[in-house]
Amino acid sequence: MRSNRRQFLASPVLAGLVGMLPLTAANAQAAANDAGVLPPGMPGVHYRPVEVPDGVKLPWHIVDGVKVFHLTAEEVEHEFAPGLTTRCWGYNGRVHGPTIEAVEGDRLRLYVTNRLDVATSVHWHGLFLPNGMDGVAGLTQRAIEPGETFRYEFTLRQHGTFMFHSHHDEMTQMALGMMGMFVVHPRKPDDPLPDRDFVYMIGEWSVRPGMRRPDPNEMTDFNVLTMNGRVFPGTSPMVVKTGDRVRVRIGNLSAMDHHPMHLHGHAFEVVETDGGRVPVTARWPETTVLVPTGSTRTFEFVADAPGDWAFHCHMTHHVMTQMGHGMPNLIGVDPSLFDQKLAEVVPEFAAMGHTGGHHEEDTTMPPNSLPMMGGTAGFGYVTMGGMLTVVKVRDQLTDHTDPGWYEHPDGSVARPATAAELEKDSIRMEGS
Ligand SMILES: [Cu+2]
Repeated sequence: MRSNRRQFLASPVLAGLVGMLPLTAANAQAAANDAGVLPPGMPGVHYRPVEVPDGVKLPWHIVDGVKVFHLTAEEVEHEFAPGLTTRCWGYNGRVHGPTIEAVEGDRLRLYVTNRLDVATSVHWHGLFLPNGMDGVAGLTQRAIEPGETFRYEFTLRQHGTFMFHSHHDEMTQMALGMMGMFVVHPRKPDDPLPDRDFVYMIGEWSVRPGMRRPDPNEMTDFNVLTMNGRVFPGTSPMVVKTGDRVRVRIGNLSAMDHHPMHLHGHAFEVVETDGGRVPVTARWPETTVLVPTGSTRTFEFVADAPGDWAFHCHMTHHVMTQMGHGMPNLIGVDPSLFDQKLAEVVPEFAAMGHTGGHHEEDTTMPPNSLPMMGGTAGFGYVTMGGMLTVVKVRDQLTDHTDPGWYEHPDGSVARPATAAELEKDSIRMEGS
């Protein structure tokens, strides 16, 4: 982590700009406080922009060599997937907030306007910056009162994948959605650029079925698990070409949970955390990476296998939506018309029917709620929802729009075995 910063500060370009000062903490701080340490990094020149599935990036403009951004904290009407919309708190009309994208050496000025009815602040998670820009209300600044606009300014002295979030009444404000991703590209990449570069903020919410406001008091029973604020089947796929080198950046600011994110059909290597780049010699292959809350993990893989590959949290309750943990276990019971009657008075019952997790169109679903399990794909119902998306790898692509479900080569899909096959391979069926 520190080596990156030292390497950067020791770079000939920067050394020239700061007058060949010896590298000390004080000089580093002075360099960081100088406006326009390096010319603003430009997309297509200094970096290849990231992609944010189901999200947006925060616009900026340049004033006197400084990149100027404007975040507005406000109440947001947010749809997790068709059928579930809630009142959240976010930034610039979004949950989660727009992704900030900039370049190492950029000078940034970030205005934060508070349109909430309560005070707030913004912390720039993982970034090296002057202490007074750190955004911890009460500790490094006073809170931003309703109606006020605060000004943060600092120079980016590192590169990597970071985050921003409220640092005032965090339990409430983060539970309601006040967070976003912050990507800083290197001036000179250490590694070959990937062909595709995706960014995800993963998160967890408590939304009781039928309710329209997430519950910030929840400590254990989260029932809406999101990727960029969406749950499957509301998540857009990552659409990539066979042979692409794909980078996926994941930030986790869940209240209480770490998420083991698992990719099917491929292996990847973690190339950086929010603490910095992982040296090539320290990387190892994985298919699942645990993303602890309050951290980021970035991995890369070569998409060498065409198909529709699931990418999801491996905690089974995190690929469910609005499960009713408090309900009696009715699996195997046939309550006949009891479902309908009970659901009328106990909306949460609809989240756990008598066949297990709910997954069909069901008249007992309360309004403004999602079934416990997923949605329809090429072969029928996917019994996962929540923290799930799909990597669609295709040999031929004209653009990056959703190409639909994969058309498998003949003979390459699992299917019912024939009697002749069972006989030939000596598979004996019990009772036959
Ligand atoms: Cu999880």
